Amino acid sequence: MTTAVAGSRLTEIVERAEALFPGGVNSPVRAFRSVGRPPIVLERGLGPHVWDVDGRRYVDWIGAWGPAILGHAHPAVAAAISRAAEKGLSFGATHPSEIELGEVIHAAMPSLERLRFTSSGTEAVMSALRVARAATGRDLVVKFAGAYHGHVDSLLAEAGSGVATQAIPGSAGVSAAVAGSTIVLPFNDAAAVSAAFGANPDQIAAVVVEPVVANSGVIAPRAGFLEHLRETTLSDGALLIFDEVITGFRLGRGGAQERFAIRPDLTTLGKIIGGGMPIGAYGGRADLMELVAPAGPVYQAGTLAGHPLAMAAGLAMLAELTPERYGELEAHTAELATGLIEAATAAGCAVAVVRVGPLLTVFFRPTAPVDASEAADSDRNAFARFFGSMLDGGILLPPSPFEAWFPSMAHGPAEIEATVAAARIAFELARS
Ligand code: HOZ
Repeated sequence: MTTAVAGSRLTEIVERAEALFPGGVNSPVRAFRSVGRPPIVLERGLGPHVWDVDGRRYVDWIGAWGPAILGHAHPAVAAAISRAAEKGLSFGATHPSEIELGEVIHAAMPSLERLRFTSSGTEAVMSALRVARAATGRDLVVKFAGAYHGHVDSLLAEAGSGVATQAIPGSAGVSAAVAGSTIVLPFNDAAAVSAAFGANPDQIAAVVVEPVVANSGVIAPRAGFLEHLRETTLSDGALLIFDEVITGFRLGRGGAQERFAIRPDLTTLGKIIGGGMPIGAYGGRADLMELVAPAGPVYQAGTLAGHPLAMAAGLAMLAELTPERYGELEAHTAELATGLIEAATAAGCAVAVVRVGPLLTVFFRPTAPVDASEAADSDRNAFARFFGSMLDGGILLPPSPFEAWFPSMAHGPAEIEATVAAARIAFELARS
């Protein structure tokens, strides 16, 4: 059993954390509240595995929420960080590795004609919105229910990820004026997008979208939906912002924009590009990015932006991400999805296993959701039982029905087999 036990190191650490941090954690999803289990505390990872402070090993499908695409403690990434650290941690001045990583990203995602590094995806999205408002002279921003773009004030309405997990409609502390600048629409609803533009002509600065929703669980875009966003924004003079913090360098080197052949005006990135170190980036059309200070009047800055260790880790990670390895990752993820479907079917448990490339979610509902309201119409209790049983079986899943699983290139047949074997038992329990 993985339940916290009196006298274990885990229990002692959780108690100390609860005395220090709100909810005992530094990011809400880590509290495991929606799955009714004590949180786990991890201290080590290697390849596809992580170990908790009491020495239990798990097959890890959280993958640091994306950055561990090579598995944990990849030697090339760890060595690059050590080499960089020996030369000094941070200078508050330009470092050559910023240019190197920027060039690698530009080559993989040519729509980022110019870019800027930040320290998190939240900052990247916040800054991209500022550029969009400055460029268009408009205030309104369209987002989609169930999408999560970091904890940017104006984008927390009907957000996914931890906001959906906690079943709260938005966040307290966001002013009405800020919330009022956001129009929230259902994902995959082209008619709703047209109607919003029709009702607000020349007023919408941008549409910001996760091109594949990964924060309500995985929701695929309907054929033609992303194209509709591109056409509508273009004809209205609004900008299209792809939030590729999750899909960037996961759906392939070129992210969702390459996979769906759509060129957004601006893109936000994070996670994988920093190899597991804190990072974000935003970029896009040169004329837009030239609005950013000191080239232009849009102010945005960061003492730790372009941090040498994040740049070194990102460069080392991206160097490993070859098309062949993406092919293997996708094939393994497809095998995992097939195994999970077979296990659920054998247990008589009605689930939809949704996979887009190497991203996957098991929804406890019979059909794949097309939007956040359908995703929310999942059996949370069944998920909690499934999660607990998997954890007891040594398989660590994202502790929320509204998050994606993040397979890595270190996961292979053994980890897939172990996961499917545990799922056979867990689906039986989930059904009861
Ligand atoms: N937003 C992350 C991916 N959905 C989850 C991690 C977190 O919120 O801490």
